[in-house]
Amino acid sequence: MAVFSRGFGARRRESDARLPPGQYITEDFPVLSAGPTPKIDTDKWSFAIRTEADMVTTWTWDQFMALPIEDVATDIHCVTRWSKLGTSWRGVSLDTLLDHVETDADFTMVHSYGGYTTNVPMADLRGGRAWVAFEFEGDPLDPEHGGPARLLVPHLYFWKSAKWVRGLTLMARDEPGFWEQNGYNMHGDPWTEERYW
Ligand SMILES: Nc1nc2c(c(=O)[nH]1)N[C@H]1C(S)=C(S)[C@@H](COP(=O)(O)O)O[C@H]1N2
Ligand SMILES: [Mo]
Repeated sequence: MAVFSRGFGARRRESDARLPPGQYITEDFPVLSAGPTPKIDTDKWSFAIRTEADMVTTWTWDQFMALPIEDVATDIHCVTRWSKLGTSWRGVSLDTLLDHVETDADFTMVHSYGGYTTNVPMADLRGGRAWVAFEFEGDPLDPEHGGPARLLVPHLYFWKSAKWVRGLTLMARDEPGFWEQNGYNMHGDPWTEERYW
């Protein structure tokens, strides 16, 4: 049996409770890119989901903007140990996008303009926990932060949130993406410190 009393625990700052182990809070928004920032015009942009059966569903920017758009308030956590609390975004939920495809796949590879890839299990993209985001703090997403659109999977380390996202490949078996091939974790839960293999 556990006994709780209103002592130091209750006075503990809320921000501490929101900070995963081994992380510190930063107020600025560091830029972390493995290569140069690609320049993508929204009239050339598209987003595609390819299923394990090689069926492809594609959205242009205008088609994408006609989908239901959600406001997202969330904390983000980078494996390099910075966390940023209370960020706000707008985007389209992966639930909405995946509603348009027929699949039994359990894994996905996320693809970016510029060649970056990262693998994310399907379960982590569903259930109102992942978005393709195009606004940050009320403004169009900066190119250096992934504009015109990036994946946002805030319950996983931020390397899973692929900038300049251009689509997903749905896969029956898990495969490592760019950082995962270099030793980063296949899942990346910050609360259990799934940093590396
Ligand atoms: N396309 C692409 N997406 C990427 C990266 C990258 O190098 N290229 N870096 C990842 C890493 S390691 C982190 S921590 C976050 C950083 O996002 P930010 O630059 O907006 O802070 O983007 C992730 N998404
Ligand atoms: Mo990162």
